[in-house]
Amino acid sequence: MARLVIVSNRVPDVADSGPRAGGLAVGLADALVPGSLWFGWSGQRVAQRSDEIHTATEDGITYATIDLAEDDYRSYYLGFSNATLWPLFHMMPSLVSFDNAGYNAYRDVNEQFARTLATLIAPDDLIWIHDYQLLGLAEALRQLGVGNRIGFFLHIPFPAPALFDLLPPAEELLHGLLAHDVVGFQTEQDRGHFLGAMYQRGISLQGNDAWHEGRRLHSMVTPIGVDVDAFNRLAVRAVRRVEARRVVESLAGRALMISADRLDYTKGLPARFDAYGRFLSRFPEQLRRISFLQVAAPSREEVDQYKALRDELDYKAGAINGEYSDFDWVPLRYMTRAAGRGVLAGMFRISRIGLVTPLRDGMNLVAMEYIAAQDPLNPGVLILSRFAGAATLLPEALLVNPYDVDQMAEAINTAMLMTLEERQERHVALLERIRTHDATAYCRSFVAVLSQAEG
Ligand code: GDG
Repeated sequence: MARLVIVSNRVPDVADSGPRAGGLAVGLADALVPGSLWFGWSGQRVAQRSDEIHTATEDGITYATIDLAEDDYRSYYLGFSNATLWPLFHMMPSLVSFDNAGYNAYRDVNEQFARTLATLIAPDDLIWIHDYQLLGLAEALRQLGVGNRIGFFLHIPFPAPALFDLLPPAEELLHGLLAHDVVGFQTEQDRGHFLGAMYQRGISLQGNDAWHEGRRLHSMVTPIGVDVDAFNRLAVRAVRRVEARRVVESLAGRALMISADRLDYTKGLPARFDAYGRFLSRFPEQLRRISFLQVAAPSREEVDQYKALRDELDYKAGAINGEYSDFDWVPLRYMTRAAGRGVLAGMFRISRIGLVTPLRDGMNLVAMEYIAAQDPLNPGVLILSRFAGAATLLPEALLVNPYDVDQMAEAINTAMLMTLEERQERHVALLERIRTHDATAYCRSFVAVLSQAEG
């Protein structure tokens, strides 16, 4: 069997056992069988660009990393990747900032990845590149003569063609993608947008394949998923622990509603806080019956928009608690640090409502983890944004428009009033769906298609 080489911007630090917030590391765990290689950035910043490769091995998997130059970290990572592509691909053009220096650094770092990775590759390796930071890597590898089969998976949405067009290097990036054999997307909508952008640029299409200079690029939809049983076990163990018992005690019989996200503007936290405030004002009979816990793991704190988001949320959280708190009741608990994965799983299990309302999201693993963590005899209700990729797979959740504060407030009320029977019915259906679309199915289907590619 060919060796699998995973490439992503960031490679998890094998020496760090602390909480990890981020979907990629979680979803890929299954693809990494002993013998595989995972290549990417170490997370370290150095003064000068350096091609030195560090390697570490754990459980038979080799992790090979390079450091990023401080300037590249600013221009490639914080700049073009996270201040240009991230907001644009999430279809929030007003948050996009662009400059040529950022894009040049992006190309340079993609070339640096190619140069260093090329020294580690054997002829039969299957190369699987992940996400928006590395749109130019395959093309750079081809220029170095790498003829291996190369696949790419986009974890975030692909924007509507008219929005993609706003990007000054749109044409170049799209052409870069043609260097792959297979590109994978989370949803049909993402693939449709991608094929639409190709079509507008005169690339010839045949079904789901694009043809260019005699090469075929196959596109597929393969949604990422979670390891359902592993997450469930984590949740079952966690509720027996003292932290969970303390939370249950502190609730004094009230229903817990939980949200957990990276602190990111795509996750829709301000409107979610507004919806909770609206719920408390429109349904006063529910006052004191609910406690909302928002866990917000800090993320990309050096990007300006993220700082502004934090200030906005501090203000909104203070306003809700100021208005509604009582001597023995705090309506909102808002934590801006990452929780341990086990603790989070336990909180999901003891909560009555999981509130997942991103404005736009490639998939959203929290929604799936919430389902996986539930007790089937007394399951909680998932409220989910229509604009998360996960909504295409989970129609039995209460689907909401994350811009519609009143609709979200009503959904919270519906979830509070839902009978045990209805909660169980919805849960059975949702559990079945996350089992069909789990992490194993995701990895296997992508790797199977990539292995069949003509190369
Ligand atoms: C990208 C796409 C796509 C969250 N807070 C804490 C914590 N988390 C964990 C969750 C989950 C992961 O981080 C987040 O994954 P998501 O999928 O929800 O979101 P992104 O990080 O934006 O991921 C997304 C994903 O890639 C995979 O393709 O689904 O659409 O944006 O596992 O549980 N983990 C811990 N503490 C926290 O406070 N330990």
